[in-house]
Amino acid sequence: MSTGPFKCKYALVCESVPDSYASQSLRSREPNDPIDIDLARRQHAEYIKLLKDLVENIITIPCDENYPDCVFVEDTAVVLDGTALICRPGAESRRGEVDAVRQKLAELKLRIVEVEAPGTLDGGDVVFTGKEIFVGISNRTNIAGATAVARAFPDYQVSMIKIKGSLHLKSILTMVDSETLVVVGNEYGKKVIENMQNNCNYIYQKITVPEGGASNCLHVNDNIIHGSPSEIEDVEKFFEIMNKPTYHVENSEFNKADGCLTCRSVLF
Ligand code: CIR
Repeated sequence: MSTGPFKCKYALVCESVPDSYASQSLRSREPNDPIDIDLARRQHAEYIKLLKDLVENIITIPCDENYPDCVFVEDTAVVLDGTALICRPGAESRRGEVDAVRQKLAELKLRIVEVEAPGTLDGGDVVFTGKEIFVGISNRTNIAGATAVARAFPDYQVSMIKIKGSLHLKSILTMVDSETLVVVGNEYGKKVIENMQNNCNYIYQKITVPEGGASNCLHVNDNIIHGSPSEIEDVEKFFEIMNKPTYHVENSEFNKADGCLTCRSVLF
């Protein structure tokens, strides 16, 4: 099977958001804006509802109070071409999240491989373009983690990109089809693009967006899910050129804990 992120049969999500998310999730900014847990749950339910319309099978993992960040499943696994690479998240408090995900993916008879210590890998640092893979070397993902990606997916060239100024590579850049990437237009985005151009085998079209979350989109079976116009000014206009059905979902309560749109699902 060769699905990649663009043609997916499955979306793995966490069934809901634990109470502990509001008080114990990891947050890089001073938490002076409290998380509204009911709103977070409504936003996540809307997200799942939209994925249900676009993807054949939704797989849910249980919501676990012991893991306040468990809604951010993207960081727990990278699934491609029948192989599931189980991550070893950079944040220790998140390491145990992978168990529930591994179990679900094993039930689907995927080939399971693991990131071994001292490697650390957050799935949010892995961008598959359809042709090659980029791995962000970040505060969460180290070189051993990126090397595990290269071993797990030997059919693709894997390039490492040092990132700064954002939690993950995917907070800076995502793909909206196999030819086109969307990147934030600040100094960190420019550095990433420069680095990619030095490493990549292909030339990608580029949509540059202002800071504020628009660079993190989901490309789901030829549909684009981007941030909400209520949170990102004029967000729709950036994607008009793509000529694809577009949808938006609210993300305010996840943004408060550095969560982007992609981080609440694993698509494969
Ligand atoms: C964390 O710091 O790990 C979570 N609060 C946010 C993770 C977001 N993950 C992602 O964008 N892939």
